[in-house]
Formats: sequence, structure tokens, C-alpha cells
Amino acid sequence: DRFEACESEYTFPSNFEFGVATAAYQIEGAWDVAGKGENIWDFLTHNRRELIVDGSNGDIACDSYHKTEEDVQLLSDLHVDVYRFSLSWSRLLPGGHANFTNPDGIRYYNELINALILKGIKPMITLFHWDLPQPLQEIGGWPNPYIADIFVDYADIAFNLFGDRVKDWITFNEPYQICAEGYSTGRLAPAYTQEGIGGYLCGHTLLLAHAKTYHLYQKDYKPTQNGKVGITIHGAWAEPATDSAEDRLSADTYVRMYFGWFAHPILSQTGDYPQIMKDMIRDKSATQGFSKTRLPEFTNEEIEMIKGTADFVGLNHYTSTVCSGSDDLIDAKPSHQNDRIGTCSQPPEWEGGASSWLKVAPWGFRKILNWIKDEYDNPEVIITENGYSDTGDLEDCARIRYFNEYLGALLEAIHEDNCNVVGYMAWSLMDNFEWIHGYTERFGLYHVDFSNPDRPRTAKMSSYVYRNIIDTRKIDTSFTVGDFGTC
Ligand code: GBH
Repeated sequence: DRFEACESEYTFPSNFEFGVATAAYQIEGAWDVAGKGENIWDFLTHNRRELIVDGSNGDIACDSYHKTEEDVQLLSDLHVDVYRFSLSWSRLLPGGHANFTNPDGIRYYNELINALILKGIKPMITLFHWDLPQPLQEIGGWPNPYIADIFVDYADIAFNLFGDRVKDWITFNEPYQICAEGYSTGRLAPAYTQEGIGGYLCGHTLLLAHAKTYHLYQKDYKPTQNGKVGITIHGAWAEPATDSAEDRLSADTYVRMYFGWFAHPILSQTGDYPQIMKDMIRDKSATQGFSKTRLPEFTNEEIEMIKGTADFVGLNHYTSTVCSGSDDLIDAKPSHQNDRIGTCSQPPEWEGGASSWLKVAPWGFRKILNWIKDEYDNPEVIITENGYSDTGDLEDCARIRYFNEYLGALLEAIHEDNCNVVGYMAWSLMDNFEWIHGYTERFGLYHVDFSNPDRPRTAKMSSYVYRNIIDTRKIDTSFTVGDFGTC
């Protein structure tokens, strides 16, 4: 029974932290005001409009740049403990490099952070949520190892400016998506399709940048600021189609080469990329005629340097998939997809949101949490995103059901399986610019009217349900909201 999880009598521990998440490019707007530099999403939406399904962009988005007070009030109304947002690198360092800092960027984030703290809301900052300064793209972007140290310089400035008040830091949001979708499938900026090559180079730089940033914080900031640094990794669960050894291997390899690509070097005892990933890519590269593996190799010092560099792991989880089949792609072209074993897809009968990839499978949430617990010795996990897309109805019953069911699965993972999950951020505070899907897919607890120049926000039914969960620390599937109908 798919509603089983909702009937859970378990409660969230009193120190469990609830929040909501956003990202700079998706909400801020003000893309070229007061000294902000151009980033790769400004560039992509302005120059390759055809790639965005509704031809839109984030020039104004939710106009959050001009609505600090209003947004903080929404957060306060939700009773959240934490607000996870990202810094726009180009707003702080217009050219990407640390040689020039934009005073207006400093002012803007100081005002936001101070307003949050005044309301008793903890700021949690993501340093990089996909909006690379365009000048850094023009020298190659993440596949260029040079960018790692430039990122560390940027992080240094952010810790220095805001670390007295901000104690929770995330280096990267979803390295897999940055690299595989940005440089291989081309579904995210810079929309390159260097299949089987660019993504791995990108991932290599990101892991080094992450680890160097972690060590910088330990050395120069931790003693005085005493915060935490982690990384957010997207993790879909992969279920084997049958119990056959073949299907189990296909599903297992999916999780290892997707989530594990970034988790294994940081969280495992041995460090480095997962063994299966190194083996698969080396063997495929050889049969494809490459002189050496397409997966870059770390030195032993680098492996040691990267190991253990997360005080917590951020998990973005939305959905699951089903995998089957063996490695029969011997002649296949180089690609991350072909480097895995078999194929994965979502059964057509699974209920879905407005996003084609987002199918409702709360049991998969519990399974990926258990996999992380078993694989990496039960690390501290914060759910940094989880949410559901529709087309924007205020009576968002499907979203309410999604949250109830996924939070029910989370409660079981905490209480029955002993998974060390300490916080949960819903995606998202409000409807926003959903990358190449523009404004056609809505994830917000608050509705935003993008046809109105003032971008008014309106509470959806789910915002009251989420607030009730935060207040009571329990899921109540019969909770109803005054002015709304019943679901
Ligand atoms: C998260 O990515 C992001 O962190 C967040 O910014 C985003 O708004 C949120 O999810 C909702 O999407 O249909 O081929 O275009 C989650 C991972 C990345 C998976 C984008 C789907 C697009 C696939 N998602 N990807 S496609």
C-alpha cells in the first residue's frame, strides 16, 4: 500500500532541522545590475534561447534581489529553521577571479544573511549552484584544472566575508549534473556534448576544488568560525528490474557511477573513484581505441587529500529508476551512459510530476539512505533538496501527497534503520526558473506570478502542510487548511 508510510506515528527529533532551498540564478534576477558580471546561464539563455523550452531566462526570475525583506518574511511564516540559498559568484566577483570584489554583491548578501538571523533562521550557503562566471567558461570551464584554484579563491572570500554568521557551507550543488549534464548530455549550461570526455574532466576538477576548499576552511576558518563544510550530491535510487545477478549488477553500477562518482572519493575508506567506474571506463576506452582511460587519474596524494573532506553529505533526492541488462554495448560510442552496465528507465505506470524525470517512489528514498549508511559508515546526511513539480495550482494536492510520503519514508529510515539524517530542505521556497524547462515546471511552496512585473508570491496549500509538519514534527495526512478544499 503506497500510503503506508503516511500513517507513520514516528516523529522528527526535536533537534532535526527543517528548511527550504533555492538557488541564485533561479530566483534573484537583477542579472546585470550594480556591477554583476555575466555567468554561463545569462549567456546560454541570451544566446541559445532555443534550448530553453519557453524561451525564457532568469533576467528577472522571482526578482529576489529586490525582495529580501519579503522573502525572509515568507520563510518566517513557514517556521523553517534553515534557509539554503546559493551565492551568485558573478555578483561577488564579476570576472570570476578574486582580483576584484563587487561591493554591491557584498551588500546584498550581508543584508540577506542579517535579515535571516534577525528572524532566527540559520543561513546555509551553497557556493556553487551552476552559475559559473562566463569569463571562466571562456577558458574552458570545469574541465580546465586551473579553475579549481580560482574556485578556492572565491570560497576564501565568501568564508572571510560571511563566515562570522554563516556556519553551514556547501561547496557544490550536484557535481554529477554540473559535469554530466553540462559537458556530456548538454542539458544544462554550458550545454556542451563532449560525451564520455568533458564530464569526467569536469568531475576531476570539481573534486579537487571541493577538497582544497574543505582544507582551506579547516586551516584558516574552522578555529575561529567553527562551522561545517559539506557537498551536495544528487542521488536517485536504482532498483534492479528482477532479482537476477545481471539486473542487480546493472542497478548497483548505476548508483556507484552516479552518486558514487563523487561520494566515493570523499566518503569511502579507500578514497578515489569507485573501482567499478575505473574498470568500466578503462576497458571501454581500450576497446574504443583510446591510448589510455578517459577517466582522469588521481595521484596518491590527491586521493588522500580528497578523502574525508565532508562534515556532512548533502543529498538531493527526488526519484528512482529501474535497471536491467548486461554490458552488451561493446561497440558503443564513448558516453557516461555507455560506460555503465545495462539500461535504466522509469516504468510508464509510475505517477509523475510535471517534470518528465520526476516519478513518485518514496520507497526509493529509504533505500538510497540505507545504501549510503551501509556504504560509507553512516555519515551525517542533510537532505538538501526534495520536492515535486506541477504546473502551479494553489491547491497542490499531489505535492502534499509527495511530501507526506517522502517524509514518511525518511522517518522510517531514521527510526527503523538508524540512518543519520539530521535535516531536510524542501525544494523549493517558491516557483522559480527551472533551468532549460524555464517557468513551465513549478516546484514552489509559494506560487509566483511571472506575468506580473511585481512577481507577487502566494501561499500554496502545501506551504501550510509543511509548516504543520515543522510545528508538530509529525505527518498528518488528514491536515486541512482553512480556505482551501480538501485533497
Ligand atoms: C535539482 O536537480 C537542482 O539542484 C535544482 O536546481 C532544480 O531546480 C531541481 O532539482 C528540480 O529540477 O529533463 O533531461 O532536462 C535535480 C536533478 C537536474 C534532474 C536536471 C533532471 C534535467 C533532465 N535534475 N535534470 S532533463
